[in-house]
Amino acid sequence: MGLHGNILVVPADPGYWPPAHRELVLTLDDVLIEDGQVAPFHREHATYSAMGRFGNHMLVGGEPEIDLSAKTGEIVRFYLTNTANTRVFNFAVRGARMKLVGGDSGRCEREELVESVILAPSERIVVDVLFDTPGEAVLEHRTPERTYRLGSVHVAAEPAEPVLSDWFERLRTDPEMTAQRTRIAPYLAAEPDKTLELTVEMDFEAPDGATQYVCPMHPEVVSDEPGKCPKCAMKLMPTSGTSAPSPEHHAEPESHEHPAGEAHDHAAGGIEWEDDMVEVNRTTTPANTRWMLVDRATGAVGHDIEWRFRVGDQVKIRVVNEMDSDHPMHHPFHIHGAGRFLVLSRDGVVEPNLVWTDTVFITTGQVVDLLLDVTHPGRWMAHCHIAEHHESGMMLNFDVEPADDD
Ligand SMILES: [Cu+2]
Repeated sequence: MGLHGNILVVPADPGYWPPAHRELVLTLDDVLIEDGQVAPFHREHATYSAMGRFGNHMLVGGEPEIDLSAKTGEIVRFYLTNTANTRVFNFAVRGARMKLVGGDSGRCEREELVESVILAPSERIVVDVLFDTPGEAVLEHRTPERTYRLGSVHVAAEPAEPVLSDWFERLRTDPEMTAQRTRIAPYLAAEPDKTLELTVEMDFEAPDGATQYVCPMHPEVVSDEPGKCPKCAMKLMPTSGTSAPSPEHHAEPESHEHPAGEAHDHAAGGIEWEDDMVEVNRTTTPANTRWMLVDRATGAVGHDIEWRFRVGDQVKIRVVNEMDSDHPMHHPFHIHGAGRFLVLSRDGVVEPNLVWTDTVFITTGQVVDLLLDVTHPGRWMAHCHIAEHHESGMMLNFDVEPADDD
């Protein structure tokens, strides 16, 4: 409902970030509007448990469309935070150049020029944008299927002072993260200390006389037997054979229409960019959709997991986003303030650009190894940051004891 804001922590070292003319803190969000109002939330339980609640209007800094202005040659540092329930953003600026400089908690190991940056819910990204061309630049959210316009930047011909464009071309390397890469090397091949599986069980109520099973995401997939969709591995849903769910796209009303029956893929690259099963998603609650974090060593689920760490521990956690689940999809996995972590690898590929983080975006079917640097005693929580997922079970608690001799 919008009750959130950013806190910007300024570095003590004035040279920590490269020089920029200006800094801008922006949230990326969406909101579901129905009949001219924010669509109601259920008082007793979450709805849209399956995929999370997608909005049908994009919001940047809380606004439907923002208008900014800049001078030619101006470098604006954007601090971006995804505050949506479930929507993943792929942020780009058409008509300008962009450089990735930081993530959740500080600098990236290497600055790099990028076309766009992907942010899952709760993730932060820091990019420097050079407005090198007078005219209009456009803030965009680009999915494989369509581009949303988020705002515009009027770039005046007047040159920005001082001239900083040489700095933009310089791609710096962070000595702290370079040292971290050396430090974490022995952990790459080590066995994980903990292995956590992300999965879900769904119970669809069969209507009287159910005779057919269909995929809520791919209505063309129809079977006489219970089973899984060959396209997305989702559990097929029983229907009476005459009331198959019709695909509806309220999450994308602005211009995009699919011709009836056209096969389309809203889940390119293991990311669910849109709600492709709105009618089914709306009816899913914690009662029929149980998202789970499973400790593979003990079989414990969610709040029954009992992890204990000590300040100073380096904990290698393997997170397996299980494909053999009733609705495989992506999850932004977040660990509360017990510490900070580095992503070691994804599907066995060593992370190419390290950054301290507290949330890792795990695409459908992906296996991510991370190394948690435990720094703070107390009782802490880890969870999927899709609001409806953690509300439907996707969370666990763990305890951190103070370091010896404290
Ligand atoms: Cu999730």
